[in-house]
This record gives sequence, structure tokens and C-alpha cells, in this order.
Amino acid sequence: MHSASQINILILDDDPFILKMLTKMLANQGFTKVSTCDNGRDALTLIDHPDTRPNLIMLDLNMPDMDGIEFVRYLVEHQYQGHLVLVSGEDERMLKTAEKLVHAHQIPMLGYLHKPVTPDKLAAILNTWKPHAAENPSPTNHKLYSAEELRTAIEQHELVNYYQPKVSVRTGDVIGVETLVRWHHATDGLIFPDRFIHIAEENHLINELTTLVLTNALNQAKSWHQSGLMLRVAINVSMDNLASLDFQDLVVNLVTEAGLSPQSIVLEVTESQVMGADARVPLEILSRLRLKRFHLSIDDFGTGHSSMAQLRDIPFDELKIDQGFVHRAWADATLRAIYDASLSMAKQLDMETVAEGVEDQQDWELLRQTGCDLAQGNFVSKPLLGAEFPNWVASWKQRVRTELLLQSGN
Ligand code: G
Ligand code: G
Ligand code: MN
Repeated sequence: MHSASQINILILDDDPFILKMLTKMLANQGFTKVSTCDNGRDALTLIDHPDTRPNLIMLDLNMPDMDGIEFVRYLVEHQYQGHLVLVSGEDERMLKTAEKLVHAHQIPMLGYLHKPVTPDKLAAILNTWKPHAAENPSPTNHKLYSAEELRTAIEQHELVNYYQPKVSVRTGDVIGVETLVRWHHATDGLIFPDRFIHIAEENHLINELTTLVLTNALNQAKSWHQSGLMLRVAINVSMDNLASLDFQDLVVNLVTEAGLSPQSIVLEVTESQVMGADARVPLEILSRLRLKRFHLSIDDFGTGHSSMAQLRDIPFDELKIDQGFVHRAWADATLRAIYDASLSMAKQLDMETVAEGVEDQQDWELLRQTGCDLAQGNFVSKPLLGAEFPNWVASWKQRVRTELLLQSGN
């Protein structure tokens, strides 16, 4: 734990009244090593000097010479190692944008304070201070895998499907699952797809990977169907899968061989990649699959390069609102506006809506009140192994009954 009197705090603000007031508030809370600057240049001089280098900077955004955003960039160049609190009279959106920039520069930030600052809010933010967390980041495994390792993993079936439920918000019924692949690595443990999907895409392994994921998902679906669980199974399809017309034959053949109907299969297409120079091939594949009654889902809606254009061009019948616009949308006007617009657009286009990243009861409540069709996220369940699914379904049904997830508010 830290002692308030040992922390060097620098306040940077062009307003002398704010400097005086914050210094006083900090002193009342036991922070006595406080220096002040009314411009960025002087502040950088303090930062360069070991004796005056602060552990924490309270930074105003709007200053006449060097503004706060520019100052943050210089902080990086001057190898500032401490934390940051933004203090500003700017509105919430501006502060959030600034916060994102600070994060992008990897400067640890305690949060932001709206002017006028009150002693309570100042105390609350300083209480979140963990001075050593940033200096000793926990070791993480950043190992990069080669195409060869991944090829072997695919051949040896080291890739394992997990399944995350999609449930009806109105009835609580379990409608389907999204297949999420993981690599059960012999020595490194569980590896998530963000560490290997791009390797597959860059090394012409994505068709092999998707074939394995789809084959396993179809076997799982068949076994669920046989035990009476009529789940719709979604798999993620990369734009690179849609580069060759063979892909549609592959999908049709595998689904037919498994004895499943296209109506029970959803293809989730992410729009995080720009469609290749020739968009005709993906369009043709997706249109033909839709004609055969496969479901097509536009994934991570709102985050990619051309969401509206894809919506216009491809006959999607499901829209997944990205988790970045779902979780806490009830508390944030910007998120809420994007969430509402996505939902409304999907409804006008007669598409089924899925909200991703539903993490708590308040998120769930928002979906219920706004009439979103399906929910997916950790509030419902984390991704599960196929074998865990029947037990989870039983416990979910119980939860729907006992936690009154379908009732109107209290
Ligand atoms: O749980 P999560 O970390 O599983 O997944 C991260 C991302 O990886 C998601 O955006 C998901 O779309 C993607 N992903 C998961 N499984 C597959 C897959 O089988 N194929 C492709 N192309 N992407 C996948
Ligand atoms: O394909 P897509 O990007 O939609 O994949 C969903 C991703 O979101 C996966 O990485 C999955 O593990 C992750 N995920 C699922 N539920 C939640 C949740 O409630 N919160 C967060 N933050 N991530 C989730
Ligand atoms: Mn997905």
C-alpha cells in the first residue's frame, strides 16, 4: 500500500483557481507533495527531472498553448512511467475519446473528473490507485505460432469447439449456439482464436480450419438433435473462406452428409476485413447459400469497414450487435444511441437481432425492454464444451424460472 504523503502529484491546468483549489483538496486528503504547472512545457521539464518526476498527473484537456491531448503524446516521448487523471469541463464524449487515446498510448489512467471537482469524487478516484500494478505487469504468453505448428494442430485435431448459447429474451428458450474454436495446445494450454485465426488466414489454412470446425459442429448438432435439443448451430466464416466458389459446395456437402437441414445452420460473417478487390465471389457464395435457406448473420455489427454496404448487398437475416455497443448501453448515451439504431435498422430489414456481450442483469433488462430477439454473453453462459451443454440447459431453465428473467421490472 502507498502512503499519500509519499506520492508526487503534478497538477497541470491553465486556470490558477483550479490549481489552488485542487492543491487544497489534495492536502486535505493527505497528499502533500503536490506541484502545479499552468502550461505543458514547464510540466515536461518537471517530468524529465528525477527529483520532481510525478507518480500521478492531473491533466486539464483544454489549455491554450499545448492542449492535454498533445501533452499526452509528449508524455510517451518523455517515457513517463506514472499514472494519469483527466480533469476537464468538456463533455462526457470528449472525455471518453481522450481516455481511449490515453489507453492507446498505454499510459495507465485512474479515470476522469468533471469540473467542478468535488472532494468526494477526487477521493473516489484516488482510492482506485494501485501504484505498482503498472510497473510489474503479469507475465503473459505472447508466443507467436508458425503456420507449420498450426497446420499440425489442425491435422491432429487439437482445435476444439466451444459453444456459447443464444437465448430468446422473450421466452428464455435456448435457440442456438455460436461455435467458438480454441486450440488445446499440448504444452501452452488453451489458446484463443485471436492468436491463430489470422495465421490461418495469412497462410492458406483457413479452409482447412473452417472445415474442421464445421465438421465437429455438425457432429455435435446431430448428437444434440438426436437427444431432443433442437439447437441452431452458428459457425464463424472468414472473408477468406469466401474467396473461392468451392466453399459453398463444401458447406452444402458437409451439411447434407450430416443429414441436417440448412435452416439449422447459421454462417456468421465478420465484416472486420475489407472485402477483396472482387466482391462478386463472396456475394455469389452468400446469395446461393441463402437461397438454400442457410441463415446468414452479420457479425460484430458496427465495428468494421463497411457494415451498411454489406447490409445493402448481402441477404443477411440475422444481425449481431457488437458487444462494444451492448454492455452498459443502459448507462451510456452514446452506446445507447448506436444500440438503438442498430436494433431499429435490423427490425426494418426484418432481420433477427442478437445482442452480444450481455454481461449482467441490467444489460439483459435493456434487451428485454427494447425488444431485442436473442441474447448472447457471459450473463447467460460463457462458451462451453459440447458435453457440458445438456446440464447447462437444465440449469438455465431453472434460472429463468427462479430469477424471473422474463418478468417486467420490479
Ligand atoms: O471467444 P472468442 O475469443 O472465442 O473469439 C474471438 C474471435 O474469434 C471472435 O470474433 C470469433 O468470431 C472468432 N472465431 C472464433 N472461432 C472462429 C472460427 O472457427 N473461425 C473464424 N474465422 N473465426 C472464429
Ligand atoms: O465472433 P464474435 O466476435 O462475436 O465472438 C464473440 C467473442 O466475445 C468471443 O471472443 C467470446 O468469447 C466473447 N464473449 C462472449 N460473451 C462475452 C461477454 O459477455 N463479454 C465479453 N467481454 N466477451 C464475451
Ligand atoms: Mn461470431
